[in-house]
Order: sequence, then C-alpha cells, then structure tokens
Amino acid sequence: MADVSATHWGFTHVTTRAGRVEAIDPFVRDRNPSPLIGGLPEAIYAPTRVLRPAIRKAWLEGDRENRGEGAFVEVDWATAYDHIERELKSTIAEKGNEGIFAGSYGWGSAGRFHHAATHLKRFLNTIGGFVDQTQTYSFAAGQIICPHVVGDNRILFGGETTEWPAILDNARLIVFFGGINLSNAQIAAGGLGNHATADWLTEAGKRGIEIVCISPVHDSGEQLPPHEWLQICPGTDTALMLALAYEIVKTCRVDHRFLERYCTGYGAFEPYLTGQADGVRKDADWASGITGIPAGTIRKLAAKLSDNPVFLTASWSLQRQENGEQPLWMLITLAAMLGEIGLPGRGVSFGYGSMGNRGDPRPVISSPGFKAGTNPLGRFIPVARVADMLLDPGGTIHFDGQEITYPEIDIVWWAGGNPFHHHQDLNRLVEAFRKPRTVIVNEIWWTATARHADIVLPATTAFERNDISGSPTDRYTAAMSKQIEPQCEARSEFDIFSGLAARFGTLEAYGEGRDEMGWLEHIYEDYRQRARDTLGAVLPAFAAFWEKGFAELPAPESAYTLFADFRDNPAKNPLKTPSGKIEIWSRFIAESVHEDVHPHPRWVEPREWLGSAKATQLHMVSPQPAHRLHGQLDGVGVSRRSKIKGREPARINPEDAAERGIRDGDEVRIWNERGECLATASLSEHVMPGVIALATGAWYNPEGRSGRGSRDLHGNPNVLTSNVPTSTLSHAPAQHSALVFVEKSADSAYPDIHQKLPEGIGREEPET
Ligand SMILES: Nc1nc2c(c(=O)[nH]1)N[C@H]1C(S)=C(S)[C@@H](COP(=O)(O)OP(=O)(O)OC[C@H]3O[C@@H](n4cnc5c(=O)[nH]c(N)nc54)[C@H](O)[C@@H]3O)O[C@H]1N2
Ligand SMILES: Nc1nc2c(c(=O)[nH]1)N[C@H]1C(S)=C(S)[C@@H](COP(=O)(O)OP(=O)(O)OC[C@H]3O[C@@H](n4cnc5c(=O)[nH]c(N)nc54)[C@H](O)[C@@H]3O)O[C@H]1N2
Ligand SMILES: [Mo]
Repeated sequence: MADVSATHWGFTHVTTRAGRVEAIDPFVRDRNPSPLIGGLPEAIYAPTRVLRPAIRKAWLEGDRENRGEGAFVEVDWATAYDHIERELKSTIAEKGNEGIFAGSYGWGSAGRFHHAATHLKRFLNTIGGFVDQTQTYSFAAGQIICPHVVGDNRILFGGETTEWPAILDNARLIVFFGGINLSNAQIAAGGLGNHATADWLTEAGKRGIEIVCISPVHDSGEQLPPHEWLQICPGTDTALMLALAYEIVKTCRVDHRFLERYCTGYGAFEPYLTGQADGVRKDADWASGITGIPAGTIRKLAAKLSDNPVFLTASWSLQRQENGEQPLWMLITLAAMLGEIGLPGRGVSFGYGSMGNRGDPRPVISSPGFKAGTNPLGRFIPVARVADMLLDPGGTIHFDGQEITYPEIDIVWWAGGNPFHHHQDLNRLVEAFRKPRTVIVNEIWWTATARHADIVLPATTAFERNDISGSPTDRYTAAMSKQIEPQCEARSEFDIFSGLAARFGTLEAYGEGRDEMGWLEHIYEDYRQRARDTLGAVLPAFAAFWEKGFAELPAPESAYTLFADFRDNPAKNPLKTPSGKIEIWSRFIAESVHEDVHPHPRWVEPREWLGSAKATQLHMVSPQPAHRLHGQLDGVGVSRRSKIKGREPARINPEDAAERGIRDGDEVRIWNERGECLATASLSEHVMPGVIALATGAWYNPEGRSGRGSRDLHGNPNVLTSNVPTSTLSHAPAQHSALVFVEKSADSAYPDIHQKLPEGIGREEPET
C-alpha cells in the first residue's frame, strides 16, 4: 500500500504512527504545492469532528422553528437509521419523492468514489428519486449563457480548452479580467498532482508576453511576472469591454470577414455600440465614468488589442454578480470583432485564474468517476434557489426558457456541501431552513449547516477510507489508500448509504454487489480502458496502480486551441448553437420570456454598485479565500494563522480606512439592510478605494439566535450578500454585488466557533 492520498488542494503523502496521522506532505511530483495541506493532520483530529450520529433534541419533540438552537443527543447508527427510514417512508407515502430535496450542492471529497452527494443521489434514485439542483455556484450564469453563444461550456470550465503552450507560442498580450489569482489556482475539483499555473505564468514573463490584470483587487501581485494592474469598479467589466469594442470600430480595426463567416447578429449589435440605436456612444469616455478607468488608458488598451495577437480571459467571479451573463458574452463578442477566435493560442476562454491547471495540456478524456444513475423523478431547481424554494412552495419561475414550480419540501438532505458557507443572504437561509419537517446532514465537522440540521451523520475523511481521485484538468490520478481507521463512529459515504439501502431492500441496485475495493477497481479499469481505446495510452493495471499510488496520462503531443476546428471548417465543424455560429444576437433570448436579458450583450446598471452607492458605502467583493477552500480547513493551519484577533481579515484601502478612523488591526462592523458581521481591518493598497474584500469561508458564528437580527461574529460575507439573481435567465448567485457600510467597532473578545460544539455533543478523544 502506498502512502498517497488526494485532496482538492493537491496530492499528498501521509505519515502515520501508531494508528495516527503524524504528518501530511506534498506529493513528490508537485512543483508548487499548496500550503493548505499543512493543516490536514490538525483537521482530522479537530475538536469539531462529528464523532457520532446526533439528533436535535427539540426535533424529537416535533420542533422545526428552532433549527440552529438547543441541544443534540448522540445516538447509535441503528437509531439514526430508524428515524431516517421513518421520515423517508412517511414523506414518500404522503407527498411522493418530490417532498425530498437532495440537490446537496458542494465540494465533498476529492475522492471520486466516496463523493458524498453522488452516494446520496444514487441511494435516493433507487427509492424513487428526489428534487435535485442544476448548475454550480462557481459559474451558474456562465453555464446558461455560454451554450447560447458558443454552443457548449468548454469555454467556461473543464479540460478541453486552449492550452498554455499554444498561448505562449502565439499570443503577445494576455488580458486577465478578474486578474490572475495564484492562490485560487491551488485548487482543482478532484485533486491535482502538480500545480502548473504558476510555471506557465513565469514562462509568459520570460517570453516577454505583455500581461494586463483588470480587477478591483490586486491579488498575487508580487508573484506574477511584470504586468499592469487596472483598477476597475466591481461589476462594470461589460462597460469596459464595450468601450474597447467601440474604439476598435472607431479605428476601423474590426475583422468583418471573421464576423460574416463565423458569427450571427453583429449587425444588430453595432448600432447599440455606436449609439445609433439608443443615442449613447459606448466610447472610452462613457466607460471611464462607469468603470473608473481613465479614458486614455482604455484607448491605449484598445490599440494594443488591435496591434497584437491576444488571448483574452475572465475569471468566473465576473459572472457571480448581477447581469453576470453579460461580461462573458461581451468578451466573446470582443474577441470575435478582433477576429482572434480559433487562431492557435489566441482568442478567448475563461477561468485561467480561477482553478488550478485550467489550460494545462492534458489529453481529452473524462476522469475516473462514480455515477448517481438516473433520477426517476427528474425534478430540479436552479442551484441558488434553495431558500426561494423552501420559502415559496408552489411558486413558479422561468429558467432558461423552462417553467419550474417549487415543490413543497418535507426533507432536506445535504451530504458533502455547506449551504451555510455558499448561499447568499444567510439570514434568509436560516429562515428557509426552519420550514421543512426534517433536515439531515452528513458531515465530517460541525459546520453551521450541521448545526442547523436535525439528524447529523458522521462521515470519514479521505484518510479513513480507500478512494480514487480524478480531475478534468489534471493528468494524474491518485490511488487514495486508507491510512487510519475511521474516527470514533464515523463511516464512509458508501457504508452510510449501504446501510440505508439495505433497509429499503435496494442494496443490489445501489451497490451492484461490489465492495469498496471492488468499486475502485471497476472505476479505475473503466478509465484505463478508455485511455487505451481513445488515446492509445497504456496505464498500469489496477494492482500495480494501487501499489504505486498514482497513474499518469501522457502529455499530448500538440497543444489544443479551442474553436480551431470551427475556424478551420465551420461547415464541417459547426458550433452547437441554433445558427452553428457564434451568436452575438440570440433569437432564443429575443423570443424568450426573459425580458431583463437583451438579445445581444449590453451594459445594464446593477442594483448595487459604486454608481448607486451612498457616499459612506463601500462595494464588498467576497473572493475565494487564499488560506482555505471555502469553509474547509477554516479552523486549522494557514487559515487559522491568517485570522486577526480570531476574526477574518477584511481588506480595505488605507484611504477608506482613514476616512472612517479605522487603523490596521481594528475590529470593524460591516453591515447593510440584510445583515451584519464583525471582522478585523487589514489595510491594503492591493484593494482599490471604494472596495472592501472579505473572503468567503469564515464559519458562520451568530451571536445569540441565528438569523435576521443576529450578527455574525467571525466575518462571513454571506450575511451581507443579496438574493437578487444574476438575471431571470440563469437565476444564478450574484454574490459579488453587495454594498455595505463599514465602521470601527470597540474591540471585543472573540468566541471561537472552532472550539465550540453544540450542547449535548461529547468531546471525548476519538478512539485511535
Ligand atoms: N459570498 C460568496 N459566496 C460564495 C462564493 C463567492 O465567491 N462569494 N463562491 C461560491 C462558490 S464558487 C462555491 S463552489 C461555493 C462552495 O460551497 P461549498 O462547496 O458548499 O463549500 P465547502 O466549504 O467546500 O463545503 C463542502 C463541505 O463538504 C464537507 N465534506 C468534505 N468531504 C466530505 C465527505 O466525504 N463527506 C461528507 N458528508 N462531507 C464532506 C466539508 O467538510 C465541507 O463542509 O461557495 C459559493 N459561495
Ligand atoms: N484558495 C482557494 N482557491 C479557490 C477556492 C477557494 O475556496 N480557496 N475556490 C475555488 C472555486 S470553487 C472556484 S469556483 C474558483 C473561483 O474563482 P474566481 O471566481 O476567479 O475567484 P474569486 O476569488 O471569487 O475572484 C477572482 C478575482 O476577481 C475579482 N473580482 C471580483 N469582482 C470583480 C469584478 O466585477 N470585475 C473584475 N474585473 N474583477 C472582479 C476578485 O476581487 C478576485 O480578485 O476558485 C477556486 N479556487
Ligand atoms: Mo466554486
């Protein structure tokens, strides 16, 4: 057995001693390992581990109003199963399976077999199905708009995109809307054997490629090769892109041949751009007033775009805000006007600064995976509409041209996600979570979601079970060998749901007669065969793979460029859009009920942005945390050390701080009409004036009873973010659009949520 395991922040080697994990070190092949893995041994034995099944005491007495309050009782597995079995059976009898919500969005383990949500769904599929969620929080607006514009989502995420070697060989200018944040590139869903993004950027610097970063926050500034930072007011990138397009029209640099051959609808768009349609020229002066970028700078950038082979990219953050569909659509339009799309290493694609190894060369083949099967119920809601669904049963919405009716939910079940991390307007979520009859959560730690549940099931960490990793952007697959026994009563996801399936008589359908190792071999051999059939690649057989600890796909011989085949022969390789071309004007959208989305890209003022702010308000951006993954590892390692006086640092420009009498390290109160939190001010020139950056992931730590009216003591931005969707087309989360007030508050002691357990929960040392 090898000592290898895998996490979303990198592969690891594990050292154990007397049945305990002693150290977790980076994978030998990793050239830029993430410091996050240093916190893992601490996390395995953290005081907030869920050690036994637990049930909320008041729920046993029929209460549903007080989730998040009061004591739990610890029970054995048989008792927990008894309750779950009874709950599921009564809901199915009374309401049918549409009374069960198990979308369970979230970043469970990197191990693809014990992926918690997949097991939950697979089990429920064997007993009639459940209400699901579609899209991801990462790029929900993009997932809806990109297929309308370019036919699919390769431009947004995954492994099939323009690769770095092609970019470096061909582009002379790379423009990063949203900047390039190397701390975000530490992470890849499903793990990564080597962190390559930093090396590609270094190489870009060596080759003298010009780099422009456009963002309200200058992340990773010191680690990047020479580059220019343009400060932009949050939520205004579309206006900047329009002005760049306008200046290109004005200087007669539009590639009309490309537009005619490969695009539809430019004729309907240009009159809007030039102001012929609405009397407003979208020129550099116009955009300067919106974005805060000097008009001369915009014109200079437009000239550079015309004069150089370019690669344009935007981080996913641009679409996690009101009208978040627009910047992506407009950047594609801009690249089309330049005629760059499909030329080797040039054009446009998103997410290069958002996730590790996007654009790293890798043969196109899907990674090892475990499937939930088909949901016989077939009902779903958009990912960010959970609270809306719970608060408005029977309500209807239009979503990407379909009508969706919110079901009445009895049972909410979350396994491998943390809505009290990811959901917008948390105080509203608290209210929504007090509606269903029963909330079940499988968790490793006592997160705020577990604390707002009725039945909590203890899950193992990756180190306590055997698994296999796989990511669409990585060439490596890890054989994740079990290193220690499960802590106390914790069980693997497969064991948890096998136990339930046995009670429902569906174990055969759920487990297909395989045990854990049987499944791993099955998943791996399927992958090995696909690698051989589609790539001619020879991977070791399962036993050898398991012994070695990892397998590696060969690097592709030539670098891939997205849409090169389409450019080469658009008749033979059309896009999957209705016209087969890039749609700058979309008939689907023109004819849809979504009147808030125009049929071509355009600038729409968000409700909350600096242009609508009161003099004392700041625009809060809530980026991904450099020191943890969402809420994971918040209480340990580099994340714990990054806290100031126990609270999350809120980065603020010294000018804005001075105006408010705030000094570095002061406790601050951040609030708006939706909520309030405390954080610690960290003065930084890397944040532009008018903006405050509060990273996500500080565990929600409400003072008193959770919900509207309480304040979060730790610095969780989602008590401040708004439920307003990006648009009615995508209903996506718009968490970067939030105005807040900030003031200095008197220093107070911080009660550490990572040391505090719900009442009734034992803390005895786990058995080892
Ligand atoms: N304000 C604001 N909010 C945001 C964002 C933002 O930019 N701003 N970003 C959004 C984005 S992009 C995302 S992806 C979401 C992320 O939101 P989530 O994915 O929900 O956040 P995580 O903290 O990663 O939650 C995963 C949970 O799964 C648990 N877990 C891990 N492995 C297992 C396992 O094997 N079994 C079980 N049962 N549990 C396991 C972990 O302990 C953790 O609590 O947040 C979104 N929220
Ligand atoms: N360390 C770490 N890395 C992560 C994660 C994590 O939790 N921790 N989460 C992972 C996940 S799930 C995802 S989806 C990705 C998300 O990847 P992204 O969406 O790219 O990440 P963010 O950090 O939200 O935003 C990136 C940058 O965009 C800037 N920005 C915000 N609003 C605007 C705007 O209006 N215009 C411009 N031009 N810039 C803006 C932010 O200030 C930030 O510097 O990150 C992944 N990487
Ligand atoms: Mo994400």
